[in-house]
Amino acid sequence: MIGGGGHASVLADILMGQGREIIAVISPDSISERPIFDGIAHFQSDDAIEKFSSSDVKLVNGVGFLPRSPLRKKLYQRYTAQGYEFETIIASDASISSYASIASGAQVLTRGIVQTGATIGENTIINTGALVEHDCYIAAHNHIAPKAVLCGQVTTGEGVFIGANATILQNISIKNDAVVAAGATLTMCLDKNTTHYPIRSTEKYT
Ligand code: JB3
Repeated sequence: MIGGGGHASVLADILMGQGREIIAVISPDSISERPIFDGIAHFQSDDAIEKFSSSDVKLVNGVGFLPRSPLRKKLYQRYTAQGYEFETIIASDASISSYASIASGAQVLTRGIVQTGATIGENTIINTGALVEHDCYIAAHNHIAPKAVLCGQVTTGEGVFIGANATILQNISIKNDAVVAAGATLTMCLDKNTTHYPIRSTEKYT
């Protein structure tokens, strides 16, 4: 498990619930305040990963993704380039259509929903209770935060962050590294590297 914070603890809960064993946590910060990691070996330097051969272990990307933080993607690309494989994690109570496709290293958490025809890119997080409707194309290294709603045929580029409880209307395309803030409703396409904020009720929507 790379990372030992909030996101990693949620993933550990899912994996342990599925009877999987986590042999080590790699994080510079202490994990002692998180009982879920009790009894698991802890290494503070990423160099420790190379102690484990890529043919013997799978990695879990337990570092979350907040707007404009490159760390999660960087770690993923560094270790896949060294031949390591990242585990694809699907919570037992997530609802994934058998006509949807989930790429390697993607993570669909508790009560996440991915409908028919949808595609989820590698290393992307579909967080707790998020809904990805039919025929959406969600690229790699995205974070669809808790309870976000993506209506049908939404497409995203790489590195997109969609905040908690945001709503994206159907057929909207969101370009690379764009951010939709928590609680916002997006009704038109969003350019790369731009941020869309919720409309304050007093503001006139132009
Ligand atoms: O909003 C939700 C539901 N989850 C958030 C998630 C998506 O993103 C969560 O609330 C946090 O905002 C964030 O989760 P994350 O990344 O677990 O954040 P935090 O709890 O701050 O933990 C970061 C972990 O990454 C810590 O254990 C750090 O030690 C570790 N870390 C930081 N840099 C690193 C590195 N670990 C490794 N292996 N290498 C690093 O370079």
